[in-house]
Amino acid sequence: MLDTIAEIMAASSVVAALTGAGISAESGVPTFRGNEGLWAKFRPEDLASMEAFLANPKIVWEWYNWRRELMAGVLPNDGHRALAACESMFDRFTLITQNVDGLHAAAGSKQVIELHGNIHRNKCADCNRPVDSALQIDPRQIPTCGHCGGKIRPDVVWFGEMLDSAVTDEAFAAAEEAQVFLVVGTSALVHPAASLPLVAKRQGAILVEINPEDTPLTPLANYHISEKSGVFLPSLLSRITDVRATRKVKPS
Ligand code: BJW
Ligand code: ZN
Repeated sequence: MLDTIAEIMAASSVVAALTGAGISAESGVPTFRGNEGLWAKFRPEDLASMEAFLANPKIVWEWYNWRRELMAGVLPNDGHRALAACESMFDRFTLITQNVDGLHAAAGSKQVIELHGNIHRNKCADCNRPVDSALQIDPRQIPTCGHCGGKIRPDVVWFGEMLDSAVTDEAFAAAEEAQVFLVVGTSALVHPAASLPLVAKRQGAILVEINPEDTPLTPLANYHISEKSGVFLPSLLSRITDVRATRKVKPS
């Protein structure tokens, strides 16, 4: 399957990728779902929603402080690096991530569409203005916005919240135009992100899913690679490079 996908991608100029928590798992960032996932220990609606923040901002901030500390100590892996290298391998390569950890940028990706925000930024919970405050927030004394007095919260997208429309427009446009759409390390359960591969497929893209587990997307994918992204993506890239090099020297 590696050879077939490499052949297809070597001949493609417009490629997009959607990543999820699985791509950062090999860096040591816990995923959300599954036995080892964050939601095995915490209920999503108790931590990742405005209702939770209004009801108990202290617990929500303790959780984000813990995750920020964890993420500050991790490094991008070969999967992130392979996707960063894709930027120079195709005429157009769009990287869309649901992750808030910033590891794609750390790996060298210059343009990343962050659908669910970035955990390393803060904003005002009331007026939404970005706020330049310390990353470790005292949960007993949450700082407030200088403009409206609202509580400071992490600049991420919680359940029930709208995603930034400019960001989603860009992501859906890339999905519509892609010849190949890679879906990497996501359970493909959370919308609207999970709709992107469906839109891409409907518009004619070849869907390639890289995930050791099956997801609701698996039956629709043209290729499902049951491997870790940090292992498969670098091999895929080197095979694409080989295919292109061979084509150049072959008589036409
Ligand atoms: C590996 C690996 C390795 C492991 N290599 N792979 C349509 C239908 C149904 C519901 C909805 C709908 N539209 C909207 C909704 C509601 C809701 C939703 O989708 N709910 C579903 C869960 C049912 N969506 C929303 O609320 C969104 N807002 C919205 O739509 O606004 C409009 C609206 C408003 C009000 C009402 C209705 C509509 C917002 C969603 C925000 C999600 N936020 C979170 C938290 C972000 C902040 C934070 O991090 O703290 O985003 S939730 C969490 O899930 C996080 C993730 O980005 C997201 C996706 O998770 P992901 O990345 O897929 O991780 P996992 O853990 O699920 O999967 C990891 C995968 O990796 C697994 O498959 C492993 O096998 C694999 N893996 N190791 C490759 N080495
Ligand atoms: Zn404010």
